[in-house]
Amino acid sequence: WQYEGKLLLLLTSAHLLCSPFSWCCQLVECKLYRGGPPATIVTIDEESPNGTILVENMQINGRVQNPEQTISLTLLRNYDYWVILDPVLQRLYLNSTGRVLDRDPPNSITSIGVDVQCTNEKVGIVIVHEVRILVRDKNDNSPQFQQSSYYVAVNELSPIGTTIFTGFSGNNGAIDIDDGPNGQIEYAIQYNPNDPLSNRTVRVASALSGNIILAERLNYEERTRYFIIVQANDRAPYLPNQRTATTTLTLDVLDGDDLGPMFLPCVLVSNTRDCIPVFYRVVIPELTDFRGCLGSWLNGRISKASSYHLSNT
Ligand SMILES: [Ca+2]
Ligand SMILES: [Ca+2]
Ligand SMILES: [Ca+2]
Ligand SMILES: [Ca+2]
Repeated sequence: WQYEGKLLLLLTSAHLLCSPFSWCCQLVECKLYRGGPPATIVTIDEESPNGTILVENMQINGRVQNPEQTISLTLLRNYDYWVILDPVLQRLYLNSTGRVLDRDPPNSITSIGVDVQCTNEKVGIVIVHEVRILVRDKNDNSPQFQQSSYYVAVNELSPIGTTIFTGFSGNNGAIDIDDGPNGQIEYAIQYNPNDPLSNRTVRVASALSGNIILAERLNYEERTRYFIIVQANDRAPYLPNQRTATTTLTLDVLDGDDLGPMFLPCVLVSNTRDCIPVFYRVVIPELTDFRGCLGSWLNGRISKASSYHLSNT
């Protein structure tokens, strides 16, 4: 390395001093005067505007203009013409006239590769400099639910903690086409102003799966339907950049056999399943004729007028 270092020093200092026609000058032309890796690697945001500078200066030794032109620069491997080269400034620009550099599907442009070919006009030697432009994802897409609404029916006897909904699994929930965290989905239950109790009735068991469990007991005799708003948000690292979508999960309560037989009509005690029976009163006159129908059933046990309450027992 000592040898190479000295040679480089010699060449570099030679370049500063030499005339374009000298031998030493012809050796350094077209080479990079910067250190670091041989390829030029830069990163830009997707959907950057047309004309965005990709590489400020290629840092290639030489001069492309007369007088004293020593090199010429051309762009190779420039598929789809995403890049424009300004040889004088050795600058690369994005060319996205009439289109968008979209990193997301269906275009999915994640990188652009071009070569800057430098021809040493004095000795005819050609050096190719590779340029790699990495396209960085922006969070420019919101999650999208695959259905406009979702539905589930749950028996009122299901205990708290029962998983009642797994309908977001297998790509049936929300999908976000961005890359990495920008495209990862988390689910949450939102407060529904039109159905204020709905968000208390259930909760999300796991934000990533969106599986929903029962948080409160259902009561068919009290309420048969809930409208639950489910939110999907992506996981963009910077919170204000996060994007969301919502859908409605309709929960129908199915009747379970949770009541004993009862006399009807009866009056339900508010917020319970208890039923106050309606009292029937029957007045039985003093019985003297034991040959009658009722009389034979009572079989002589009642001899005086009385009243009886009939209840569900
Ligand atoms: Ca995009
Ligand atoms: Ca997104
Ligand atoms: Ca994106
Ligand atoms: Ca019931």
